[in-house]
Amino acid sequence: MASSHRSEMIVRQDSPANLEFPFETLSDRLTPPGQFYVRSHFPVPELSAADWRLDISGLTRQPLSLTLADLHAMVSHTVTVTLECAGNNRSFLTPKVDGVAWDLGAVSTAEWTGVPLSAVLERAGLQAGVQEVVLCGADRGCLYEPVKTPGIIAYERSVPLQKARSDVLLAYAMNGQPLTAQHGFPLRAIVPGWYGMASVKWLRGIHLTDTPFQGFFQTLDYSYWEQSGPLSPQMTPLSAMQVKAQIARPAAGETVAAGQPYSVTGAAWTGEAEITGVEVSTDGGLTWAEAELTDPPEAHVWRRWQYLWQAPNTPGQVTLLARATDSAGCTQPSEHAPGRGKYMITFPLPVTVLLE
Ligand SMILES: Nc1nc2c(c(=O)[nH]1)N[C@H]1C(S)=C(S)[C@@H](COP(=O)(O)O)O[C@H]1N2
Ligand SMILES: [Mo]
Repeated sequence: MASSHRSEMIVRQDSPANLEFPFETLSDRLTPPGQFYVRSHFPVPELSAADWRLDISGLTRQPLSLTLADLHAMVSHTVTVTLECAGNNRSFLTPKVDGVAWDLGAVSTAEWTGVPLSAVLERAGLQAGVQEVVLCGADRGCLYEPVKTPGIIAYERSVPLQKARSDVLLAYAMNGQPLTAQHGFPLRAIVPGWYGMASVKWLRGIHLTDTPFQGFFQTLDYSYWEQSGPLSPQMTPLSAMQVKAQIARPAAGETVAAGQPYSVTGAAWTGEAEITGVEVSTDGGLTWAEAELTDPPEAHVWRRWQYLWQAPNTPGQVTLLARATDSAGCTQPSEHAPGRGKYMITFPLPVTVLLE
């Protein structure tokens, strides 16, 4: 990533680079090149396109090893997908929790080009009983917080076979350009509608198994306590994104002219459904008004929205909130459920501005 771009990003961590898109600059549907957020657990692995291989192993009919040229020779697909880190908005949690303190910008949208995972699975052939597809990254290392890894581990994460076959993309290009090093060169997974942790970067292997994958980033990290049924909550890997709206403008702390119209703008997204509505409150959540969705609905892509606010004449502080609803009838909870821990932070986020 060019340093001129990087300076426009909010640096949450230098090394490995964890960079946030300055969400208050949201204007285009696609996040500008070089401003797509970056979330990495280990240093970027050095991979050369010439030596790189994608190995498909486990319960295949035949083991397969593909070069980048092999993948380029297959039928390509291009999709627009919004990725959000499951820890986005973590800075809004009180008391403070472990992990990168993301504000609003661990979410971005790009156009991804590559080969459907289903086509690669078809080429390898599946043995009976495959349940999960493990996506293996080439990056590795040791982590100490919040829990210590069992020695050096790689970034690995699985998706159920059904999801793997439906719409997972093995992407080699982002917005028409080869993937940059930080976004997973030469190949990454894009798992539409799921939190970003499933979209494994720097892919080196695909492993087919008949048992649930129990790796570090599947169980100890990127999991939450799900309450379903009569038993106590169970630790469950994070998967689909939950419905959310965020306000881009005004930004928190902005001064807004009293008595003037102000165009409140933002974006809203969800997992496996479509955004059907966004409401805005300009009185701290007492009353809500319908915002206008300015993008057409498209699966797995955020919809920008706007709301024309007549700012009151009285100077002072005002708190704005936004909340979205999707076609599955889901909306945002008013509070953060404890079982979600440091992930899936989807209560409406307060944006307090000064009327002057
Ligand atoms: N190999 C590898 N893949 C990875 C990660 C990683 O650290 N290593 N981070 C994951 C997480 S948590 C997120 S949110 C997304 C971020 O993708 P981006 O950096 O392209 O925005 O990549 C995912 N894929
Ligand atoms: Mo993430």
